[in-house]
Amino acid sequence: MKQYKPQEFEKKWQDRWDAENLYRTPNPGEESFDPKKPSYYVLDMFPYPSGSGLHVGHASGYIGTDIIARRKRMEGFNVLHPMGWDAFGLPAEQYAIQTGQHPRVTTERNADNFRRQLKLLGLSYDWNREIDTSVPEYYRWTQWLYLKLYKKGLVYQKEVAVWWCEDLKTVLANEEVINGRSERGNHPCVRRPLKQWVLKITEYADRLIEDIDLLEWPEHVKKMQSDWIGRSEGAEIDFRISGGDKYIRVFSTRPDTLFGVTALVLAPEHPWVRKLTTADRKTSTESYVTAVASKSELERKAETKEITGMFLGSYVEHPLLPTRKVPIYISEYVIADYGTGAVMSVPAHDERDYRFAKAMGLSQIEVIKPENLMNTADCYTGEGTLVNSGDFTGLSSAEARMRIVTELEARCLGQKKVTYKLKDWVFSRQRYWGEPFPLSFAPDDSIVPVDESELPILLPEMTNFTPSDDGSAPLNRVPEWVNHTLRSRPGIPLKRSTDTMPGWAGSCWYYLRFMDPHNSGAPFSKDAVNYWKQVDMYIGGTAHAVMHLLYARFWHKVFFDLKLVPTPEPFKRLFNQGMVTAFAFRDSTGRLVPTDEVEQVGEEWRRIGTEVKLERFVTKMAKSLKNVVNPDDVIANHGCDVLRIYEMFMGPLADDKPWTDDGISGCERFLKRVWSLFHDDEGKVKAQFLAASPRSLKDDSGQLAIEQALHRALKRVNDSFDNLNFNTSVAAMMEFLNAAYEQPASMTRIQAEMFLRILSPFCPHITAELWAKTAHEGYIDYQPWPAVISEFLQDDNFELVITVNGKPRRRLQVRRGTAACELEDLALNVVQDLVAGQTIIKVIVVPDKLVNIVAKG
Ligand code: ANZ
Repeated sequence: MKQYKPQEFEKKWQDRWDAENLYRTPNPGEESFDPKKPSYYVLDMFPYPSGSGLHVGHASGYIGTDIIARRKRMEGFNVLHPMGWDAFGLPAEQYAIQTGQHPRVTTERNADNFRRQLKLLGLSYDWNREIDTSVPEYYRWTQWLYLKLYKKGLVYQKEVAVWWCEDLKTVLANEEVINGRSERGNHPCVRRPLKQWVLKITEYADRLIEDIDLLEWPEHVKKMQSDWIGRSEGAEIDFRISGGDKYIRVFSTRPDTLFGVTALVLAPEHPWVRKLTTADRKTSTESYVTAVASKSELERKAETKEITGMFLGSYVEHPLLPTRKVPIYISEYVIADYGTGAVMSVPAHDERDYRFAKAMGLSQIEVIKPENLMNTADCYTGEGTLVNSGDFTGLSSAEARMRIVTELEARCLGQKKVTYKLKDWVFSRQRYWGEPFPLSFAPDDSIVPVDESELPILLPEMTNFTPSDDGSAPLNRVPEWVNHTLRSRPGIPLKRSTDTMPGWAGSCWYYLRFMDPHNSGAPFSKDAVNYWKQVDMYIGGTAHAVMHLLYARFWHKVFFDLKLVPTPEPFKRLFNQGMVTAFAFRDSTGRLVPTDEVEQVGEEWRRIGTEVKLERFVTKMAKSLKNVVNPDDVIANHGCDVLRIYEMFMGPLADDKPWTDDGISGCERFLKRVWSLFHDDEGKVKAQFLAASPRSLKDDSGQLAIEQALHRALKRVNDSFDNLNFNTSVAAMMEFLNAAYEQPASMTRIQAEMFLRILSPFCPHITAELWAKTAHEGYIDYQPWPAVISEFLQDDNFELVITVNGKPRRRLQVRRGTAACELEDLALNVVQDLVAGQTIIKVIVVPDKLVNIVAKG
């Protein structure tokens, strides 16, 4: 083959890898397992197999992990690099509701398409380990692990005000609702109480914060995790309701400001609101409460808008100054399910309290002075020295915090308290396409855990998946499934829980199942988990920075406590790939125009064949934006290796970067040149790459230059693995190729081998083909990764110092090894102006160092 035609060999290699199970990873105990090899586990966040398939943006992360996996294999690691499907989820169910098509059918079809696409990308997954979270062989173990959580006391039932979406007929998690509308589909949502299964993630809150230190994760993700958990140290303080013996409890992080309290503010949903509202204020209070109920938490917390509130007409007593009456208000800024749902308002030292007091015309009392005693602003939120605070005046904030809490404790009016923003995790959905709960209800409504031996609890077959109008799950309509008995409780009529687990359940432990995917007696064996331990490198988009990672960490910690896993954390190193963005087009009305209906006319963009001018903008790839680039098309046109390096060449893996079709040609040219380097004009592999040519490097400066270029490239490729900026790897290999082309006849077989090895993780097809064509046995995939030899890294150039009569006058970058006569000519040339009119008496050349010119005149 004269020219580079990837279509002629890429498929052949992919089929061969498949047929020969080239990337199969043995587990301990298997025959092909080599105990001397260290383990390395590199994992992609496994996809939900959506109907629209993969676009080049998804592919970039998968290519990145594949490059890592391939290099690690060559470095002698036993590499676990699996793929599977996060297959339960809402879209398949929505589709089923619309079309009557069973989610199982669409999910399988979509997974088939994903698998086909991933194989086209030449990814070296061990497909023997493929998993699907929606099959009974998998979800029986999700149920089994859930029972472990239940038995550990981490599961309870609670009536929760949940987001209900009428259009989707389902409950949504807080995170799935944005500004009171569903994230998916943008439908309106309302709050509605419903009995739910809840997981006690808050019991692990402290450890989930502390162990963040063990992680090699991007700092911003660590911060997002810790902010999400939101640990606050403070105190709970009780305020006695005037004229009674009941108390209202507040949570404050600043008990040192207690003497500055000028109002007590309740969340409008606070259970005391009705009782504390005086008769004359009932109507206005009620309408205020209703108005706030329709607002999302985000709106209520918005910092830019004016805070509203309402005085209830009642008072509490200040706990340390019983004569001071403090008015009770309600306001939107106090959130019902944080702390105690009540706040002591200190306008002089808290921004929101300040804005609230301004809006309500409340007074403020300054109780903290900054250290420098300068005039303070209206609201000073820092630490300082107490003023206007009775016996505590003069103390520092820190000291006062302790002393005031001690005083309150002595009077039984308060105590230290740690609060978290993190709430227990509502873990049930009123949907069909999820894992059934392994929990049943006895006739007296008590919970009966299903015995492990009776797992899995299979989803019953159904044809209509619409939830009932009362919000109960579709499973409620299958009485023969709901009503059952258990072998462990013979004769007792039981009812199943008809909710299913949320989409997160399967992804909480899938990385463990990959370690031992076919185990039918346990979710994973001890041997497997003790060998693979944890994920060494986990790559996925930033979308999962909080929830999936937090939930999986929580389950993993429970498993760790149960001695099911040997490590306290599941994912040692995390890396977020950036987004591949793309151009999209819109007309003057803002309507999107599919990219294939757009043409460029001069500097303008127009709808093909019309005068309609379009605006071009950069945005993420999305089906709705009609700017999705399908890897299948790119591969059909340019080949898989070209796509792989182009995706890496676009920029560091972590960065967002725009896709342009023009950029591909540079990468294609590179691989064409690689191909030509190995072939003569007749399309035959050059003889120099077929026979070992034991020439010494010293004898051939061209060969030495190539060797140096190779090691320089290798060094840069190695370095690029630290931060996954594989763009520099590709650039380094391109530079190498330029160097090789300077004296192509000098390149030896051994050098060709080294180059192919370095290129192979990036472009596994062309390198497999050239490896075979240059008469090599076996697969390049398991050849050792080359080592950098530092002596070849020396810079090719040196700084030539040119002196005139002993004084340094000029400096030049010159290639090492330049002949003495050439150096002399160079030097004389650049000092012409300095020696004009003088006689050159002598020129002394010290090779690779300096030229001294002795002149007289
Ligand atoms: C009085 C005070 C004075 C406060 C001061 C702060 C500064 P984080 O750090 O977020 O935990 N708070 C308590 N419960 C609340 C609720 N349900 N909704 C809205 N705000 C609430 O903040 C805790 C602080 O937020 C608490 O400390 C309380 O205001 C307020 F100079 O109490 B502070």
